[in-house]
Amino acid sequence: MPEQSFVLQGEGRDLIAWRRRGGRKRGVFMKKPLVGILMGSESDLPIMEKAAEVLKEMGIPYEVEISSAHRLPEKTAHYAKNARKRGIEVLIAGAGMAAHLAGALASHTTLPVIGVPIKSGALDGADALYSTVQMPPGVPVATVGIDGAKNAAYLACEILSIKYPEIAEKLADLRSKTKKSLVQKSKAIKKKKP
Ligand code: C2R
Repeated sequence: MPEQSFVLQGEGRDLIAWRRRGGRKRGVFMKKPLVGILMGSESDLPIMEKAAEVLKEMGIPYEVEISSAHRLPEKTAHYAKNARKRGIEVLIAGAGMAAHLAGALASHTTLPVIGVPIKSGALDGADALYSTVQMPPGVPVATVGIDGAKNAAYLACEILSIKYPEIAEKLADLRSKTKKSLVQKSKAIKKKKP
């Protein structure tokens, strides 16, 4: 089992493993974020905070930053170049209009980058979708649907679950809860015959 195998959020710190020392079980805590959530503008926050909510629910430490390939190009490059060294394992980048943030991050790192095209401007997100998804071979951006911040976070969890079995378990639990709840809803609708 990998050393950082248990990712849970505590009060301001994250429990990453249990160790036995002198017969006593002790928690090992970690503050380092595993996921970086970036957005091109504060105006993207109402969508991007949905990714943060999912990660919080899953107990995965994350950080949130505003960065922009257009308006903050140096910061964007610096962030991407240093993310792996800092312990970040997945990047989520949301941007609207001529969305180059995810692609610019991907150009400076080989960490997985998940792009969230944000619905904004005259083209309602179609522009952001195309510019995020159409990356040249060798520099991929895993692109979710327009405003798909939740799915970006779930995809990040799935990527992390390869290394952290507890995340895999949480994802499986979530799927079975969703299944059960839909079956219940279906029974209720069948009874009601709308
Ligand atoms: P403002 O609301 O700040 O004017 O931004 C942002 O993500 C936002 O959706 C309007 C839109 O511009 C986007 N933006 C990008 C990038 N930086 C900002 N697409 C980028 O680097 O790709």
